[in-house]
Amino acid sequence: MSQKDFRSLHYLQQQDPTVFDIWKKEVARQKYGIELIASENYVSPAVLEALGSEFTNKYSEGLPGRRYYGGNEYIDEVETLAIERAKELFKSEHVNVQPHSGNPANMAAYFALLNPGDTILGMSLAHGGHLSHGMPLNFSGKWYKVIGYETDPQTGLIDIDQVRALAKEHKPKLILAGFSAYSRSLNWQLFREIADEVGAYLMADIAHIAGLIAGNQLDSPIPHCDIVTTTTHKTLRGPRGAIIMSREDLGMRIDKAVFPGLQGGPHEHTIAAKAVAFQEALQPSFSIYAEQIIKNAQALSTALQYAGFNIVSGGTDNHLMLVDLRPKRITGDVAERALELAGISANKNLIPFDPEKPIVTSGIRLGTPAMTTRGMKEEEMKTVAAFVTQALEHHANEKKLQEIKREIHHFTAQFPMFSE
Ligand code: DSN
Repeated sequence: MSQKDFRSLHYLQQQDPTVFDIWKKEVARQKYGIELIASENYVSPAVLEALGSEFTNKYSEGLPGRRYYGGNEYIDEVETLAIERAKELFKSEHVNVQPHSGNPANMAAYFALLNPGDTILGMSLAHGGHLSHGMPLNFSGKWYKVIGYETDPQTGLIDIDQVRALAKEHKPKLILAGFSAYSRSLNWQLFREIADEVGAYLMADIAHIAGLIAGNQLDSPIPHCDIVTTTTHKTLRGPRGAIIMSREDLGMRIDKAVFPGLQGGPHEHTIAAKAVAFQEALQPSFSIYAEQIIKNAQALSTALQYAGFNIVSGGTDNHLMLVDLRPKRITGDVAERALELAGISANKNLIPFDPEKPIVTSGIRLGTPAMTTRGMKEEEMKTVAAFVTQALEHHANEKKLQEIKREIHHFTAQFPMFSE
């Protein structure tokens, strides 16, 4: 690694070489590895600079124009800018840009609409849902009665008839559409119809696909939903954080749920970085990026199928795929470790009806947002699939995995990180 591999963090290097050296190792890991974690990405230099700015010094409980501390003139300006840009990007009537991350965003949405003990109908975690959609150990599973809908064992697609039947049986106050490990498009209109049939609120969690919606590649749930939450750091390629979008008439309830409901001072450096990322996503080039993410995911999925892997539901409409490893007689935990040793980041993941425990799993989840940011296209996805295949074939051979890692180092060196 040479000096040109790193941004200048002059003061950090001088004052705290220990942290600086750890940072260098992490940058090298990101630069010379293949990043296939579906929820990760590389932010732009402008987003990084906003994150590292003096906005972090300020307390600003409240909302623009209504704060509990003085000195918020410019904080108000930057937060209002983030709100206006998010509204324009997603065509939402109301946006709160303060949630620190996805879990708190969903918690605030539930606080705004539900009482403890109310019923939520959401996608089962074991079928691709999310912790905050009702996992028993998460606040959502502890405070609410959660009913999980599943995928069809034959098709791997959400069983919408089951969603309707469960909605009629349990009369949820909230129906939740959204996922963290599902590779197909959702029919928001159908979810709306079911919600209307049982008098439920409809909420979408678009954390994974927000960038694909912002880039006009997938349908937006905004016209159909009461509330839509998203993180800002996945396909949307912004800083680690979240936002909540809603109809205007629910706005005040959302705002109060975020503060004073469950958060204190907003992270205004992150909000500034969200504003920067929204502006980036409003550019025509972002649609091209979003389109390429999907093309790459489809190319990777096809190449893995040629190599004998089973992709749940047979392919992907978005940025991710779930690989069922059972035909290869390897579990998700072993696969994740082998890939890591070879310089490929991915995560083990339950597949629908998984016979293994969540700490083992029969699958891995792969996604293309990060490698697409680095400029890779369909042709490179064939190479990536070959690396994944080799690493999994040689999962017990550390020497071979080290060789693959060296090859990956040369391969990834051709694709600069966004921040260079
Ligand atoms: N941890 C995120 C993911 O990887 O999908 C969701 O919160």
